Amino acid sequence: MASILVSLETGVLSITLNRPDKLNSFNPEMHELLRRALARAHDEDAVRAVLLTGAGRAFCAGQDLSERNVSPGAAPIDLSLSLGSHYNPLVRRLRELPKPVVCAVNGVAAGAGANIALACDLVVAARSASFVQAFSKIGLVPDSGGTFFLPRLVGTARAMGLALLGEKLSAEDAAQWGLIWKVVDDAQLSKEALAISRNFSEGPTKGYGLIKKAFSMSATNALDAQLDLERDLQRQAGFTEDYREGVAAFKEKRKPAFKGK
Ligand code: LHQ
Repeated sequence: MASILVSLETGVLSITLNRPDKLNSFNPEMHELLRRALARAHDEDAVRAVLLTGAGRAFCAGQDLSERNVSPGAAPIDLSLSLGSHYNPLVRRLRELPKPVVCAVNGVAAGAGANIALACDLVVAARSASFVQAFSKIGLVPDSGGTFFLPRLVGTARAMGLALLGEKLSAEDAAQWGLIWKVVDDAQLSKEALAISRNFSEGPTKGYGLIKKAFSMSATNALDAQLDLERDLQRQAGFTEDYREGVAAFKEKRKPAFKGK
């Protein structure tokens, strides 16, 4: 059984983490297949949005803790190798992909699984889902961008509480705190996430990519630099076919037919 499932339909590349018996926790094969799927999303013009979700009752439980011999008597393991070769490139790939990535959190998202979800552009969660910064429970530090995304999304006080306590945060609280876009009834999750993804796949892809870039840079830019960046990105957006189509459609009071160009 492949550890991820990938399918392309009407411009949406759906990627499903598929190790349900291990709560879709990451092993090297899953990392490799996900790397290839995101490379495809990057390279193929036919892909105009990505939808990431999990099979079974969990979204993702982070690193597969049964993969390594970690026990009091065993030799220490250098975890930086795994972050450097797998998790950090994954987060960078999601952030740098110039197309929208929707994450449908279908169940518990723990450890790196929670932070991979937060690295996506728009997170919709099932009402029964939850988010757990499980790292502190096993003596680790939030990784996969957690220490970057969490304080920016919910403020330092809540980020610290989540990281230090490692308790489950319900999807409803996550939405109320501003950690995610929204929560929907479990039965509605796939439909809702697919509708959002389809909407993106029919949208001005280049503009979306530039929006991602603008927000990504705003995390570290001062206002002056960000204003300059907006000017430069808007120049690029204004040169797209989709901008011309968007304005024409507005004037003609019709639905725009964006081509992602
Ligand atoms: C699992 C896992 C799991 C294997 C549940 N692995 N089997 C990066 C760099 C390198 C190394 C270290 O890590 C990292 C990043 C990280 O992600 S570190 C954090 C790793 N993840 C965790 O610490 C989460 C561990 N899991 C949990 O806290 C709970 O299982 C959650 C909150 C996810 C779900 O709780 P429950 O719904 O109560 O389910 P459960 O605990 O009963 O788990 C069900 C089964 O899944 C169980 O197996 P079993 O054979 O007893 O049915 C678990 O052992 C297994 N499982 N997570 N990460």
